[in-house]
Amino acid sequence: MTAPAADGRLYIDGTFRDPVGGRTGPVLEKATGAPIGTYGRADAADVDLAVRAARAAQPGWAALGAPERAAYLRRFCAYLEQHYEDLVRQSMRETGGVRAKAEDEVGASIRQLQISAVQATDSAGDLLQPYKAGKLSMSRAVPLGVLGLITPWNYPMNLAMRAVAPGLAFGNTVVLKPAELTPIIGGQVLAQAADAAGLPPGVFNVVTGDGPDAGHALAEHRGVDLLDFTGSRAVGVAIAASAAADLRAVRLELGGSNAFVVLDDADVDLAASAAMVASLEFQGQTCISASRHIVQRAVAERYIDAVTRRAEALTVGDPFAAGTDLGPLISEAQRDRLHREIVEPSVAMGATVAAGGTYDGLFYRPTVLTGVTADMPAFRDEIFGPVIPITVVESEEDAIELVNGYPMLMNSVFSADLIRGLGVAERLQAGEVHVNDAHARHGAENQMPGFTRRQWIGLQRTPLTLPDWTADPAGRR
Ligand code: TXE
Repeated sequence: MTAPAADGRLYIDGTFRDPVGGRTGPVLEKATGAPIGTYGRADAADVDLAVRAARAAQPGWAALGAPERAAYLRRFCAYLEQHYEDLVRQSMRETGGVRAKAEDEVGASIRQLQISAVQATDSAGDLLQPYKAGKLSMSRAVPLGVLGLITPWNYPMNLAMRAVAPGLAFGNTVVLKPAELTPIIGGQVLAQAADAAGLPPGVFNVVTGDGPDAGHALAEHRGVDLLDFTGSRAVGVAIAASAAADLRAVRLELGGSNAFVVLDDADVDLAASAAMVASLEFQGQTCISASRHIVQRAVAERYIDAVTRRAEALTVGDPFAAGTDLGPLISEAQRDRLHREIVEPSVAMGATVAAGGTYDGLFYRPTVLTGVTADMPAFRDEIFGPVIPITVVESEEDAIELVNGYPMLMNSVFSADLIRGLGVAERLQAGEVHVNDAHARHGAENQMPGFTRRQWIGLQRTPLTLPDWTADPAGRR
């Protein structure tokens, strides 16, 4: 790729420029620790410039016809397609994911742009049933204005694109603050793509930087119409509290403790294989990763054995090496949180390590914990690492009761009886439940038109009857 991608410059108002304060930081390859670039450390002054540029550009961008906006998105997409192989490798280096994960990430970003380009021209509004005689009602999609995006490091490119693409498609402008651990694949290359696509200045801005500086400044900026945050619960709660104080709009996607339920009639081998994907794909660092496995006693021994054998056979290493199943964790902080705050305390409380439980640098062995009970961190907290905590229950009813009551995004249920699986799924309190499937394999693209508000328009066709006092005094009796 050409120069700007890794040189520490921000992208504001159509220009690559150094941060006002001149501060930069290194970008590291996760498997080797080698420096692979620089990111600019934006502060409040840079964020303010970016938001102002986005505000200034928004009316003109919204005034363009949808087909013109869609054409820009297709050019943005063409850049990603042209540089596909470079981007996949960049993602592998920066996130530590294996090739399949990086291909998912870049592929989903490309599909997202394609979908949003079509939706831009597709969902302009509706003609509605009249609610009053003689009236014609319609709605049209109106952009929200300036979107502020704060994104995480696990799927940096497509978690940005799922908001950037529909946001731009519907006439919003964007300020993106990618995670400091993955600023190139999550931000700088997108700036390059936008620049190559010729997006008008200010329509798409990238302010790389650290959470407490650039992130905080964007989250607090009054010029942002919707702040979209994906990340930790702690930061999400702080952003929501501050936004609530002056009624700013925020959209949050945080973590949860997703459950993987294995009922006593389940195909144990299928469930154990699915468990590898659900809990270990990308080292378990996905918001929809299965975080606790709840298994009925009748199949528990076979399930633990099947999961343990699979986990022990996995190869952990450099994502670029042939045969690697799991790469490194994203950072020492994440490794320490996993080991010291989840695995060690759970073992101290009585859990047993059936596989793994050790690490070398950022390379954490796939770990199976058995005898996990509801009071342990391995059950309660979001794992966000390659650990499978297993809790045994007697009945289906016990399983349902134990799953519910925690924040969750997505659950799985395994049963040979689909009707039974469906019945359990209906009773689990998660936004999404899969029966006999690992976790979402439906594609990560955002197919919701999103990022608009509805504007209602009423056209009165028949004469309007109004009270007398509203009439012209000259005409009153
Ligand atoms: O997240 P942070 P971290 C969960 C997961 C993980 C934990 C910690 O459980 O173990 O979060 O990850 C920006 N104001 N998820 O520490 O810090 C930051 O720069 C404004 C789940 O990496 O929340 C980055 O861009 N912004 C999640 C983004 O927030 C701030 C994916 C996320 O970083 C900020 C990632 C502040 N004060 C972690 N502080 C998912 N749902 O997939 C940080 N940021």
